[in-house]
Amino acid sequence: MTKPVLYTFNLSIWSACADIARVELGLVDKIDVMTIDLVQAENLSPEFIKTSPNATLPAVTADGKVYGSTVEVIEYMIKTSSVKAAPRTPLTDAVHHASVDPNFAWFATRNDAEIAARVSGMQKGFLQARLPKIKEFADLPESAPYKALYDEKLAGTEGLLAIYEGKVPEDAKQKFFSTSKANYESSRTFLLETLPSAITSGPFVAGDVPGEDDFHVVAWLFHAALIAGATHANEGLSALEKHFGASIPDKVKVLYEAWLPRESFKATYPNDIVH
Ligand SMILES: N[C@@H](CCC(=O)N[C@@H](CS)C(=O)NCC(=O)O)C(=O)O
Repeated sequence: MTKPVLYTFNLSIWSACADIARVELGLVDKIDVMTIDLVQAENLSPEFIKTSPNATLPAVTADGKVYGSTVEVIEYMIKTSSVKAAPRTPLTDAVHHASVDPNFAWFATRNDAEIAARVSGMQKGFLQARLPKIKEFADLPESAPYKALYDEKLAGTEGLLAIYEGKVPEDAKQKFFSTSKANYESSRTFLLETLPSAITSGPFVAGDVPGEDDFHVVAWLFHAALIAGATHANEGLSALEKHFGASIPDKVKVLYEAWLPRESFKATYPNDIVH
């Protein structure tokens, strides 16, 4: 029988949830890993779309089935594992809600200074690297059934590049700023209110050991630290305080620090570099 395969990428936020859960749940020898390079847009190759129609990471294939979202992947891992993990609560839905989308937050800009930061940062280069690859995949004859997906991805990538390159009308730029501000405000509320209210005894949301919610929240938290300006995990809490202009609640600080010594964290964030 072939082993289940986890499709993942070391810079992908939501992949980090699955990478951490695979270690925490003792599944390293039970689930193989295959890298899908998002910089090269490999998730949009027709082969990968055929494998996992959502065309996103993480995904797991096992016993002829595909688990194509983070929630499905983690749920599958917990069912497969002999390690107990407390079941998820509405916090998992909250951290996956579009209003706090961490992938959007990475591209978001609330003003011209942030556009300049995205242009000199990794964001513009990431989009420029992906664009020709998406076009290449879109042009393959076997990609024809997925035209709508390619059109959406091309429009999204070209749209962001146009904003970064000052090629959109002023009102379109202002609209992007508003959407970006809304993401910032919702993320702030999630970090300062929603998350601490969901943590009961701590240090983890689920208590002494990570539960299902924790596997989802962890990647959002360390990615938020990156967006706030941290490179290494130990700079994250102060970066978050500065970015959001508020003290981080103690329960969140304890949760954040509880992850740092864990093997799962060290394997997913080598040298404590956040992503
Ligand atoms: N809600 C989805 C989001 C997954 C997602 O957007 N994953 C990102 C990586 S963190 C991805 O695959 N992006 C590639 C793309 O959208 O083309 C989930 O949780 O599975």
